[in-house]
Amino acid sequence: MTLEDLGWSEDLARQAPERSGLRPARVASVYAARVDVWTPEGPRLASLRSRAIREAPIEGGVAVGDWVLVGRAGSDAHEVVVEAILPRRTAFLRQAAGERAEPQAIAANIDRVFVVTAVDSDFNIRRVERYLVAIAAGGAEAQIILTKSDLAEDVAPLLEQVSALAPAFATSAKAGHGIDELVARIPPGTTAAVVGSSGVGKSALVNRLLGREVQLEGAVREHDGRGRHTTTRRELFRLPGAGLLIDTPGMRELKPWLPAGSQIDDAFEDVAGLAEACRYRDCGHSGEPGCAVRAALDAGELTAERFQAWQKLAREQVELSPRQATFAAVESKRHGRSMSVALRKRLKDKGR
Ligand SMILES: Nc1nc2c(ncn2[C@@H]2O[C@H](COP(=O)(O)OP(=O)(O)OP(=O)(O)O)[C@@H](O)[C@H]2O)c(=O)[nH]1
Ligand SMILES: [Zn+2]
Repeated sequence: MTLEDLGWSEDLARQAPERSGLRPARVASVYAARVDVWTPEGPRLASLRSRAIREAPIEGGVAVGDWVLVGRAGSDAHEVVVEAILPRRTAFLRQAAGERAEPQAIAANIDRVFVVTAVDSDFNIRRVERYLVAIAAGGAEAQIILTKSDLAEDVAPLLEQVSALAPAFATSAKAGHGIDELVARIPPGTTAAVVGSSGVGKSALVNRLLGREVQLEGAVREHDGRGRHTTTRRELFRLPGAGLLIDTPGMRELKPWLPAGSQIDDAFEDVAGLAEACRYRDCGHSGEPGCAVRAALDAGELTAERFQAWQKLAREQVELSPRQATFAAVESKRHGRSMSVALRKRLKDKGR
């Protein structure tokens, strides 16, 4: 396996700091205090240098798909240390569980993210929209997979509905439908991820792609120093003759995290475009004269559900923003401190 097989590119090579003795590797699984990485020499278990975490130019912690620079750890060739984490091209971020407004990175450096949703009673277009917001914010391209097509008499109506949001296609892991189409959408050298609620059939699809019956549960057990054991399933797969695929754990309720500079409107171009045509810049779309959004609603060109989904997501972001600002302040302080430590060290080294 070459670095290119793992998704390495000239762009990444240019961005990687020149540090002698360090080699690029890609994160395949994340545990409490360690990560599995892939290197051209094979998989390695890696510990994380705390300085690498402190100075990481990333949001939401190390994630599957991240590129890192590793060095040898002592005499054991199979143990490595992550010395630096490289900047990301793209990411899929959500709000971490809990009260604090914090991002959690689910996947990194992905070219394309597939929102997976089943055609059974679980189907919910509003949920798909939330995933699309997170994908657009993170800079990857979005597509939609309708799974379990064997359960529907006719997938065409649902397919038409989701196709309005992003390129979409139907699959059945059970019947083996749409699998070749999925592979064709993950060309060699690219990385894709599947995201969606628990039980929509992500793992079944991955198994199909790998041509096997059951996904092997991750066999790695790790001791994080506090007597707690964590078992994680493998999440990064290389598809024969195609690119790489990241399987993500099923999410209960997705709250997208928008990095600075991105906005919900990136995934709601239809509504945002209408809002721009309103007479008043600060139109509340609640009866103001010259409201293009109302006009579209009245004309049936925009559904009330989609309009409300846009409002709800926008409201969530407004509620989040003060807490997000607090988080940003803490972060910049943290970076400022680690930078001054680095600076002090440089000055000290110079003075020697
Ligand atoms: N009828 C039918 N059932 C399927 C299909 N794909 C998956 N299932 C079933 O749906 C259930 C969930 O499938 P998984 O692949 O484990 O779902 P997942 O999205 O990986 O779920 P998490 O691991 O919780 O994220 C299982 O009982 C599967 O047998 C399909 O194409 N057709
Ligand atoms: Zn308006």
